[in-house]
Amino acid sequence: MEKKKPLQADLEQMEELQNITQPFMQMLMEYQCAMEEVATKLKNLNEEFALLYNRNPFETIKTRLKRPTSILEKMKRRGFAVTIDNMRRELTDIAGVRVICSFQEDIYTLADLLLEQDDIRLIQKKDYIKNPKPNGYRSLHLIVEVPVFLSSGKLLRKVEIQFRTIAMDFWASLDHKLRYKKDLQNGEVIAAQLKECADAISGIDEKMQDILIQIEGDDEPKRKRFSNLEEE
Ligand code: 0O2
Repeated sequence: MEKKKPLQADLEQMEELQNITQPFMQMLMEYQCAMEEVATKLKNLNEEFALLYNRNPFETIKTRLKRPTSILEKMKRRGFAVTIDNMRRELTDIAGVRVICSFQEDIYTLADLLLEQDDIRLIQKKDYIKNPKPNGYRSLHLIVEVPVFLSSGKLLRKVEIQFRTIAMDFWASLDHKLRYKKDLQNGEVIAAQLKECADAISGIDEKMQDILIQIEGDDEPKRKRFSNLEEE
């Protein structure tokens, strides 16, 4: 007997998706393409930046497609009927890209350069670095729409991009454990400790940025030139 791929086996177990398995897989494929498109654009900027400044603006880039169970859970939690149209319209995080930078300033440089590209449309921007969440969470979130070219023509699909520093990412992964841990007796104490760490991390990120400027000099004119390369 032919062995089923894990995603297909997963889908077939979910009653709500049984009638729309094929369109659902088509939808995931479209988001996968959109996500790869955004990741490629960011990787290209990373290559160019490395050539100009001899350092990489990001250390790591990760992509993830939301799991079918998480898609279903979110649709139900928000009270939407489980249809492909509703998923496309209501969910902005089916495709996710996470970019981990060493320095805060690189986050903004990369985000600006990406948004300057004429095939990228900004749908939403949440700056949790300038306006951290009460628990201390810091990251820059963008939701962008990007074209995907398939045999049927051009489609526009949304991708959520999270930019954060290495230190913010370290913090967020521990905080993530807390978010999903139920029945913790000392949850409030842990949350307060995490908040303290988030503030300390923010101070360290700023100090590291200052030190970099002292070492390399404030090369703002150079950066401006980088973002205006086409006009030069
Ligand atoms: P998971 O498990 O990481 O996927 P949305 O649900 O995205 O439509 P929301 O919550 O207003 O609406 O969006 P926001 O604030 O942009 O957050 C989206 C994602 O950012 C979350 O996805 C997390 O990945 C991350 N995030 C936001 N706040 C926190 C936080 O306080 N701590 C940590 N560790 N991550 C955070 P999910 O789907 O909620 O979670």
